Order: sequence, then C-alpha cells, then structure tokens
Amino acid sequence: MSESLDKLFSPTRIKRDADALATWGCDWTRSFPVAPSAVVFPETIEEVQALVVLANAEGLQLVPSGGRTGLSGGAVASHGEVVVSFDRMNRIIGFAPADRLVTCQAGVVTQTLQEFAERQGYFYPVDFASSGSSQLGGNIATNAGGIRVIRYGMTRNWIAGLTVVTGTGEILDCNQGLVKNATGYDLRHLFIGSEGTLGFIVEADVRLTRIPEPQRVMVLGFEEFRGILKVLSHFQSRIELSAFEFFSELALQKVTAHRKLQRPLAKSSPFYALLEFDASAVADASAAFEHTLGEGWVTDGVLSQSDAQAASLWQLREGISESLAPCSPYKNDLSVRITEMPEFLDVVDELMRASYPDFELVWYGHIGDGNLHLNILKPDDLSIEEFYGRCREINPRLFELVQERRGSISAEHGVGLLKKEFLEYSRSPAELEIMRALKSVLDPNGIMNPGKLL
Ligand code: 2HG
Ligand code: ZN
Repeated sequence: MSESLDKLFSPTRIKRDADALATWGCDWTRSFPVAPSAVVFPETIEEVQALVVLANAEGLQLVPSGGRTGLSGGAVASHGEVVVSFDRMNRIIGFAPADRLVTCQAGVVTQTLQEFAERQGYFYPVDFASSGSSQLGGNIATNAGGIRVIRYGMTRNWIAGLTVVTGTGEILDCNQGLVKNATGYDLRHLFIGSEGTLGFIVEADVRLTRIPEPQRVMVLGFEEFRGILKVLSHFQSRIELSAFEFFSELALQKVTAHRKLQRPLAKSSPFYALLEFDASAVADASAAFEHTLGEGWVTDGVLSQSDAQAASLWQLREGISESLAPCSPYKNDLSVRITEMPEFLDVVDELMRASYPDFELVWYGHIGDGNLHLNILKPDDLSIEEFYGRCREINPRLFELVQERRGSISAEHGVGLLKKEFLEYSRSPAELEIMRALKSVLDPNGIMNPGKLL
C-alpha cells in the first residue's frame, strides 16, 4: 500500500520521518497517542480524489489536517492512518466583488483570508486567537466560532459554496456560491461541522462583509458571576456588541504572568468582562456603564483610548488558552441558551467546587454566546492519565446539567476524540442513528477520519 502512495505523491510531497509524523499527526491536544504511517501533501482536487479512490481500494485510513490548532483531537492520527495535509492547497483562487465572494483552497490560513479581504476593502469577521495558523478547511470542518460570534455568527454563516471530495471519491460542488437556491437538501451544511468524517473540504466560496467602524473595548470588573449576565442584557438592549467575553481573576493572573501584561483595573475583582463595540456607540456604552455601576452590578471599568490599548486589552482574553497550556488543562466547551446561562453558571460552579476542591478552575469564555470554556488545571503531583481520568469521571454529572438545559457539550471546539464518548448528552438516539446512516452513505468503508465524532 505504501508503494501506491508513492506513485501518487512525489518524494517531496510524502513524509515518513519521525519528526514529520509527530508534527502533522496531531493538533493542540497532547493526551492522545500520535502514530500516523505517512503524511501526504496534495496540490489539487484531483489528487485528493485519487487518494480517496486508492484508500478505498487498499483499506487506507485518512485523517484531514489543516492548521492543527484543534482542541478536541479531531486531527490526531493514532492508528497508522495517512495524514492528508492541506498546507500546499493554500491559494486564494478568485474574488468576485459584486458577489462579495472569495474562493479559497482549504489550506488558506484564516489570517491570510482576513488580510486579503481587507486589501479588497471588505471584512472576513470570523476570528480567534489561532487565526495566524488555523486553516479555512479546518474552520469549516469544525464550524469554528471565536470572539465575534455575538455579532457575526459562526463559520457556517460565511460559507456560500463548498467543494468536497466525499469518502467515496465523488466531487460535490455544493451551493455554488449562490444566495438563493431552493433545490432540496443543502449538503453544504452537512459537511460544515462534520469534522472530516464524511469527506474532504477542498475549496470554499467565502462571503465577505463591509469593514466595520473602528472598535472600542471596555473591560469591566464584577463581584458576582450573575452580574455579568445582567450587564450583557443591559448593554445589548442599548448598543450592538461585537464581542462580549468573560474571564475570572485566576485567568487574568495566568495571562498577565504569561504575556507580561498590565492588569486592566486598579482594583481586582473575581470576574471580568471584555466588551467591544463601534466607536460611534461610545456615548451610549458609557451611559450603560454608569447605569450598571449604579446598580452595583460592576465594580469598575476601563474604556480603550487608542487602538493600541484596545489590542492590549484583547490580549487579556485571547492569550488565556495559550497561558494555560503548560498546565495540561482538561477543557470544557459548554453552551446553553443565554436565558439559561445565569442559573447554569451557578449549578456548574457548585458542582465544580464540590468535585474539585483541590484543582485550579479557570473560568472564561464567549459568555455573550452562552459559551463557557472551563479549564481544569493539572496539579504537578498528578500524572496526565490520572488527572484526565479524574476529570472524565465528573463529566456525566456535568453533562447531565447541560442536557437538562438542552445545551451542547461542545459549543465550538468539536467532538473529535475528546468528547466522543459523551455525544449522547447532546444528540438523541434518533439523531445519532441518522448521523451514522449518513456516514455510511458518504463514507461506506470508514476511511475518513476514523474514530472521530461517532
Ligand atoms: C478561546 O476561546 C478558545 O480562547 C480556546 O476557544 C479555549 O482553550 C480553551 O479552552
Ligand atoms: Zn473559544
């Protein structure tokens, strides 16, 4: 089988050395075994198709690989799979101003797309801390969210057309970049968020929007968790928010130490929120701040006075995940409806305090989207296996709280390997059966990203 791969890919486009296998065989998770048999670098859709045909004929298993910034093990190859990297399919192929569409290969880096859009006088609004290395194909495969979902929605909202190679080797041109298309099932949306289990995303027509006004950033301090949601409602009823993020004092301590940043407020508070909005809304935002201060919901606040200050305030939120990485955190990525959020925060807090009195808990997330990232930090004296084992033990109780509120056990990071055994807490038996049936149609031999999601 290895010989056939060599016929398809020239020596510069196939790697089998230990370093390459370790690099391309995993994502940002560190707890799963990494053991691919080879890494290949296709350059065309036809090559991807030929690879899928070969894999079906010879029983190879394929793991799609983008910027490898995933947090759920969705791009980890643990069992001798062939990793299919999109690093060489990284071109922006076309731009149609009247359609506001940019056509990209799957390996285009998010930031490259953002910068391209800006050069054309437009804006690609999906953004996250990993924009500098995450690739569009991976963003689509996980329906990535990030920091401006409250205003612009998830990756799904921006994908007008999608070219995929299915697990049977068919090339599908889904929705062709159309605005209106009432011709039955929209297969594009089946592939968005499919985590590479149905086929390869090879090309996409991405919608752009107008460049927003200059933005201002406010960071507020809170005595109580619940106050954050009151403030969210108050601001949202008065101004359009581009972001509403939150983090705890412990998260702030970790990120300021890691990135050597200034604390935002003179006085420390147990919790903070970061708000972003159009510069033209500053007067309304300031009035909203005064009101929330008067109500006692917030303790203090700061408003950015320059773009540089706004950027450094953003670092306080965007650098958190990176600053926790040395502590091998166990990650939770939960979501419930905003209306459920205040009570949900309380019950999760109670469960966590009772379950992990000796573990450090770092609370942060896109609270304006109902999305909570709760990272549990590994104490130095526990092995990673023991620590993850203890974290997994509590998952059923935590996920029951999510299920009772019809929430999601994975808001934006995907299921991958990390949350797979718990999927039933978010998807019903009937849904899971349909998902398996779809998988068997599009990937009957199970060659696509085996062992992930389902
Ligand atoms: C973020 O919002 C990312 O910073 C990462 O989604 C969250 O590491 C995490 O748990
Ligand atoms: Zn996030």
